Amino acid sequence: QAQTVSESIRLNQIGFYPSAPKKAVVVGESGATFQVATSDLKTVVFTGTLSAPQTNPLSGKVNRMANFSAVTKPGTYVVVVPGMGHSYPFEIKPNVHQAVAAGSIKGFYYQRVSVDLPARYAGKWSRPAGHADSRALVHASAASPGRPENTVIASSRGWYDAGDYNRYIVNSGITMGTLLSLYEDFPAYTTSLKVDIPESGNQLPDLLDEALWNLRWMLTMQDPADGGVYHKLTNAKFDGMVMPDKATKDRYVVQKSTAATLDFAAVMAQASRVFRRNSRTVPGLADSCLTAAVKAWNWARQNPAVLYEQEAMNRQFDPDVSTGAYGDRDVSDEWIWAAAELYVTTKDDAYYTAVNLYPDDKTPLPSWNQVRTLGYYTLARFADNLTATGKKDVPALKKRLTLFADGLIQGTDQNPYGTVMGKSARDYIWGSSSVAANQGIALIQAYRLTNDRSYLGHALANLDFLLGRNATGYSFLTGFGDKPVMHPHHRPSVADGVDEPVPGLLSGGPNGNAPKQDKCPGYTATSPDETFLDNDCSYASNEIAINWNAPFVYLAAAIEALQPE
Ligand code: 9MR
Repeated sequence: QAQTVSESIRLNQIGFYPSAPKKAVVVGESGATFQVATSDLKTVVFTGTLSAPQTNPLSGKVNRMANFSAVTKPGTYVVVVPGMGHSYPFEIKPNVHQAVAAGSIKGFYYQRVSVDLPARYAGKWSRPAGHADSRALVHASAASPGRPENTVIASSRGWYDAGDYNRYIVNSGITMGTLLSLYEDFPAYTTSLKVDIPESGNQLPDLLDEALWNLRWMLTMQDPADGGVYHKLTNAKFDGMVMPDKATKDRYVVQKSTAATLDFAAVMAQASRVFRRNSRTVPGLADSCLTAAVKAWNWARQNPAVLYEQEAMNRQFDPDVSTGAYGDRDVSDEWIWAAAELYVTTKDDAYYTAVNLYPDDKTPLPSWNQVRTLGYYTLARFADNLTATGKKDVPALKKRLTLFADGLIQGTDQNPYGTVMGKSARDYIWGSSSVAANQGIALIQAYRLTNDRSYLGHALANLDFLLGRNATGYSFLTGFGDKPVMHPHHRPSVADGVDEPVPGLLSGGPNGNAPKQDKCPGYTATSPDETFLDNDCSYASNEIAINWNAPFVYLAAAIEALQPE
């Protein structure tokens, strides 16, 4: 019997809950039975039959499934396929994902702008502060009577968006919405979750302390004169692969946009609710957030579709800006999200009726350019506290969200990985890991509405996907698992001289178009589910980003919160 690790046995490299489903995928046709053994391989605790071979429609490869849900005793084990080898060791225990939940929140700490990360909190990834951003310049595209071109404004704090050092309101929007929703959906669990950040000793949950770092930055991005919100705070061009404190080029706030302003309004309205509940620790903050939200909304009413079109902007204004655009061409969903959050916070029907909240039957999976469903989640969360105007739509809303989840689950049996993620090749886009995580959130929302635990099983399967049960064999969360990504496109991880990347960051994941997009040499895969390169030049498959980390945090924490053990 082979005593070596086989990369063909794919499973959640962290582990499993005692009473939850447990599956490993075995790539290839050989083998008929499998075992679960203690990690020293001395004791076989379970023998099972591999499922019939199933062809992966994306790659044409054949997989078999090893189902070992019957193993419930806590311990450290491996899956053994005789003649093939064994899996990486994994644990069966209660709270098995607590460390990844806390670790992925800590990932945000490592992205903090304008502050030293001391060794006490950052360990070997300790680094000096980057980007004080106390003297950002108003770009010509953002000039206004009160703030002419090159006016200096302070715009400190926040999180670096991704592997680059810029900050984008649109992407901060969905990120904050996701993290604040985690708090609203699971207040007790998130309050108990300890992350070890400098603010951990205060009265706020660590999750909210971390979110506050970015909220304070977002507040600086609103022009106090008119309520409009700058699209981003950015260099003109991307930096080289240097540490943040070595990246000292001029920084600009650029053109106000409707997408940024509405995302900001939504976040501030939600933050107002969240910090109202914690107002003894942060007095006044809830009111400031609500004031900012209303001002932003009013700007958007005057400017209902000011798009951010970077090329057009560059034709008109200098210097040219070539960093991430987050250039959403349709802001109807941003209107829905902002209206929903403002309505729920204020209970003022005027927000509810200002926008057609249910223009069609669609429930789009949330992403940075499609935030409609975040508004639906919020309306469902507060279904019992709405005014009559909103309440009348609640039955249809609940039906919509459960039908959406049912649609996600449909056909999962035909996916040889047994996950909602990857049922369709279309899931493998830039940032596909966030597709998996957001599908998981949608399933958890359906569970919250129905108490049907089968939704949770599918959400958990997508977490298994992200932590190793996928066609690449990687755990996509840095620092977690036996085969985690090691070379993400992330400037500090490249430049800091530490072998291991900064931990707790979610890689973008397989992306069928990545070879064309980043032209990083070395792609060999011929199917989208395998098109992934653990190389720092692969920014289209292996960058990290806050809007991917946030749904991972949500998924891992929600699953922890909902385990019976
Ligand atoms: O996540 C974004 C993805 O949906 C887009 O296809 C891609 C190209 O426009 O940009 C991604 O966002 C990047 C942003 O523009 C700049 N910071 C890094 C982000 C993640 O790659």
